[in-house]
Amino acid sequence: MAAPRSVLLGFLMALLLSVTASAETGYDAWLRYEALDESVADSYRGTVPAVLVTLGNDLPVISARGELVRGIRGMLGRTLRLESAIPEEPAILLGTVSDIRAMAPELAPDSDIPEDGFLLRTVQFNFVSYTIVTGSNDRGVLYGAFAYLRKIALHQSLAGLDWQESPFSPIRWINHWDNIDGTIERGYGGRSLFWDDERVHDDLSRVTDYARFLASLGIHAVSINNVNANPRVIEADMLPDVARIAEAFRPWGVRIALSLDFGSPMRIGGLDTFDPLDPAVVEFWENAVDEVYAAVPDLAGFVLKADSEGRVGPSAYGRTHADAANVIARALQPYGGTIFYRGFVYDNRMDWRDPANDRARAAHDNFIDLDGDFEPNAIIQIKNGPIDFQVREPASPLFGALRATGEAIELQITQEYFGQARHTVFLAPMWKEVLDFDMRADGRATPVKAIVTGKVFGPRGGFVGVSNAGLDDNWYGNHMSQANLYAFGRLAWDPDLTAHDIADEWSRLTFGHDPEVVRTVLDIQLTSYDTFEKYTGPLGLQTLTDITGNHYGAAVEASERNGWGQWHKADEEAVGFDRSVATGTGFAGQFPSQNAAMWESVETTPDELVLFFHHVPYTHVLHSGKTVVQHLYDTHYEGADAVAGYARAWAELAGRVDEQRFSEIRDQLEYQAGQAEVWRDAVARWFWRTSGIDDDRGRVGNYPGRTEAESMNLTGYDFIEVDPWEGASGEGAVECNAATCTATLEYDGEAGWRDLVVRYFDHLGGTARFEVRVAGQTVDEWRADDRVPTRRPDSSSSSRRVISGIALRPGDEIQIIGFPENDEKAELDYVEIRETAQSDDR
Ligand code: GCW
Repeated sequence: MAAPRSVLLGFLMALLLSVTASAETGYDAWLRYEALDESVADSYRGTVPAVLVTLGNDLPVISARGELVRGIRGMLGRTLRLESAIPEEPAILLGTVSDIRAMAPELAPDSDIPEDGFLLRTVQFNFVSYTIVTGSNDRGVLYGAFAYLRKIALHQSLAGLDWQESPFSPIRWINHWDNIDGTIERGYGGRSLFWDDERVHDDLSRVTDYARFLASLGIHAVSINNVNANPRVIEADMLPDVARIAEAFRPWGVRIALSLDFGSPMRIGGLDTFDPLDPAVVEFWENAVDEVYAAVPDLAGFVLKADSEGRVGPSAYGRTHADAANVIARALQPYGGTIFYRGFVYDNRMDWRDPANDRARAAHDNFIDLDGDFEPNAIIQIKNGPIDFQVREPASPLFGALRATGEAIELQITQEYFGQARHTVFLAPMWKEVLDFDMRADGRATPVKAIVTGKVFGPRGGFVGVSNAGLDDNWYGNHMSQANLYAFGRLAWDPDLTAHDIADEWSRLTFGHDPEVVRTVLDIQLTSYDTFEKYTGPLGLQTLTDITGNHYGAAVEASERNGWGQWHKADEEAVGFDRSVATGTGFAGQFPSQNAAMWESVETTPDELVLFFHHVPYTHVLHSGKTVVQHLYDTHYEGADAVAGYARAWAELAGRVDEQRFSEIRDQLEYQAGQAEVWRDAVARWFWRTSGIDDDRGRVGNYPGRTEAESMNLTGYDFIEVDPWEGASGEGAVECNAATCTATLEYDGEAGWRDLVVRYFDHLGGTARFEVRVAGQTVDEWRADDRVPTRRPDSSSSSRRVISGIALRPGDEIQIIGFPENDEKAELDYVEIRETAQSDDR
């Protein structure tokens, strides 16, 4: 019998609702404005007025109005009434302090608010309660609106509001490393938001949405092209397009900046020189700046990478970095623009045989004598550490060494050396360590956060984050990676927030208030940095990755014997880089005396950086009481176990997080757990073979249940060596050089439920298929269609398929059948048989 129409319709509606309710792509990140539970919503209905009055009509204030309407609608299910006159009933008054003073002096705050700051205050007037959302300028008003909504989203009380905040850091910029062809250098969230094929996208609505996220954190400028800059960005035919990007950001109080190519006077200016002291070059830059400002009158300024990694710079003419920065800085002065000159200057063709050479020294060596030579609108942009965004480095000694020059700290939001957003690594704990690090400049308390914001030595400075968000639905390619942008913005605003506070806020805004969810997300995020350091490069060894290649997988020796200077100097006897003054490169001596003394000696260097500063035998005993080599083994196992724990903990949240984000994060953590095993085995085996010292717990080199592919019964499969060797278990791997190949092993254990772990390689260049048969029965099939940054079998492409709950019997044949495609030869590393966990009731 046919169901009555109404029933059917109702059913369809319910289906539709449940689908939309669960269809969260991550696009809305932390600005979801999810409907509050009825009881919580009720508690706000008395304090949130029905009317919103907006004073002034600057774009950011108009955006603030729209945001308040949107947020209150989403969370409380009510639409604010927009009025232009102040009513005799409770209302939100939104506008700058000066606009409020002009229109309703009795409601205006009596003291000023610092630049970009905001004030939220409940004021009684004529027996009516008004909520003032105001700021020193239009951006401050917008930041106030976001703060007001965040309070509601975090279930904080709005009663008797009197809350004022202003940013700790006067400069809060984002850099994008987007190329104008639409690719992004070190970007993991898809193609560029701005560029495609040397043009700007026609539809820039994604840019405006991105600007909204930035504004919600108080970020006020973004450079829109790679520091490895294409000079085309400032050519006349490009400028109208650039202006459109500026326009897309403008409603949210975000200004744009451009990265420059220092060779532009020659490359696009028709000159035969780019010598910064040549009058024609001076004129070139003046004209270029005039033209850019004609197109983008509120341009924030420029970023310049010169004399670094193949970029041309002032050294070509024997000029200084100050000469280079100043020629552009002076051209910017009439417009109030700023130039960020990157401190990331080093020689990438350094002789590794010379023990005096040390890349860590480079920034300090290059800039220290130039202090005071820079124009006031030139700021030296310094990476957090002296090398390059490694998993652990000390703070750069250049912070605070410059006294008469503006400094900014550059933090990398995009996870280049942190698993490239395929791994979850929450960077706030690491950033906090650098920001809170006390330089002891002049022997007094001088934390990096105070130095870089000009609070110690004066010159204006701030925070710059390399974001590289892209066109993927969730911006970064990993939902959890959004937390890094959130943390960067929150720390630039207030570096005294704890990593815990930030993660807690982010988690609630992003996934809601279910305590189980909050607890799990916090557990994962807050330990993830420590965990990543453990399974990659602990003790200050840095990320032991492919330094000259993809910066992703494990490759311990890749750092050595090349000019890039990321050496860890591990050999058969000892490991670590002697950077002491007495016997090493003297890098430790670049720090103010108290820190220099601490790092000078092995005894006083904390374990976490011991191998960054010292070359010690593997048997050296750490403060922890363990030997160096045992510490390396233990941390790698602890790190891999921790990620396996994340995957299990997340799986418990089924039904508590919307379906798409739940399953995408589940898959991401499962993948990361597999990768952490590869890292564990690669690094631990490398140090085991190199040092010849056994793991005192017997784990390294001993893998119960594992059968190497090369020792299985092979049909069509051939043995291959993997390069570097530690990327594969055993002696190497096998590849299929026929239409289909089979690797077979016979199970000789006891009968029972088992999981089969198949370790294979999934790289670019083809999509191989695999089939697994147990006793002739197909138990799994899959395609190796992942996109990892390598074209060959190695630690980056090493992948794991877990086939759980197989009823194995002694004598069963386990067959892995590979179907290669093009360059992907269905390469196999090993099969591991594990007992199926007890809790698994299949
Ligand atoms: O970390 C390195 C990256 C380069 C980058 C460079 C820099 C934009 O590997 O991709 O180039 O730093 O910061 O300039």
